[in-house]
Amino acid sequence: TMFQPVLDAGPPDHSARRVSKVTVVGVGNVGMACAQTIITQDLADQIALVDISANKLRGEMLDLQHAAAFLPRADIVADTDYAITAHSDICIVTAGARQREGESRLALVERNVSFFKQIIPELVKYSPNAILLIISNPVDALTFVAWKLSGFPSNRVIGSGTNLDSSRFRWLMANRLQVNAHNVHGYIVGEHGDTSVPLWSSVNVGGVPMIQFLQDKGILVEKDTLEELHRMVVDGAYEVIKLKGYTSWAIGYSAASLVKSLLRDQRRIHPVSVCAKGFHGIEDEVFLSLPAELGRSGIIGILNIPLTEEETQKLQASAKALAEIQRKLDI
Ligand code: 6V0
Repeated sequence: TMFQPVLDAGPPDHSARRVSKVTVVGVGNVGMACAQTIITQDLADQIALVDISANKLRGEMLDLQHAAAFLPRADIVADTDYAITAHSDICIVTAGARQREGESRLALVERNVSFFKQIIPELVKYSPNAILLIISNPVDALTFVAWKLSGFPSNRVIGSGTNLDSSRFRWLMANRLQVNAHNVHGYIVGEHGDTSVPLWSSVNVGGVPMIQFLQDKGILVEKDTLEELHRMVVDGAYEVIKLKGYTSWAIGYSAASLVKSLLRDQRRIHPVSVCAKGFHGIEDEVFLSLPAELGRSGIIGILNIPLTEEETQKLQASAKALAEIQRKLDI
């Protein structure tokens, strides 16, 4: 053999080290953007890819493996059989139909629920202690579905939610102010998409509360301008889908950022889809995005962010719309 063990060490035990393992279900545009972002950022030792298309799976696996000389080392495995996902720390679900041009996320829901009935029990069977990270749309309803189907505690079932919307929002603001998006803090909460709620009252730039700052300077903050900015966030996904057919890079980076916070116990706060019952007067067991602290155990806690009366009302309306959809689901 090429290598010999030293003295009395015996053959190398490759299983000795605790490996971190991430499964990605669905190797379409989004699944592959997630997988490749996770690999380039060296976030997992093992990546398991699952899909219903065996050829596509093998093609994607080989294509990634061929980059081994340029990437951090990671075992990449792929199969239609969920046995390869065993002992995953995080299972990301991106499988399913995607929005067609002009189709609302909510119109997708029934189609994707039937896929989840096949996928979630398999993931649970092989990785009963995993954290589920749901990306398939409509993400809030499907995170609820995954929670119900898995029987997992709600701290281990997370939807990517408005983590992406909030990045779009921060980028738009940063672009206007010609500042780094990392220095623009602000959350979009509620439903991922159409009824999402921008929390203007807590937007700050480099720690300076923005609305207060503008008002103190006597600069009129037009409601229309704020609504226009939020509209651009909501329309952002539709615009990209119209232009290139799907969205992939931003959601891939959004997912990798969540994986990093979870696996590495980063305790960062992300707006993600969580069971919102009991927060901001929400009474339903509804999943929507709120700023949550993420660590190795999943959701550690929800940030008690102060909302204005108007923001609370909008969030509750978002919750009502989502609860209505959840009620109609056959699970
Ligand atoms: P895609 O490119 O069509 O890929 C979907 C993949 O899922 C395909 O490879 C299918 O073969 C596979 N698939 C279908 N059914 C199953 C099944 N039962 N089990 C395993 N695999 C299956 O779609 P794309 O990757 O563009 O989008 C995937 C999902 O992500 C869609 O629901 C999108 O709407 C959603 N997105 C969610 C975002 C978010 O922010 N939450 C952002 C972008 C897209």
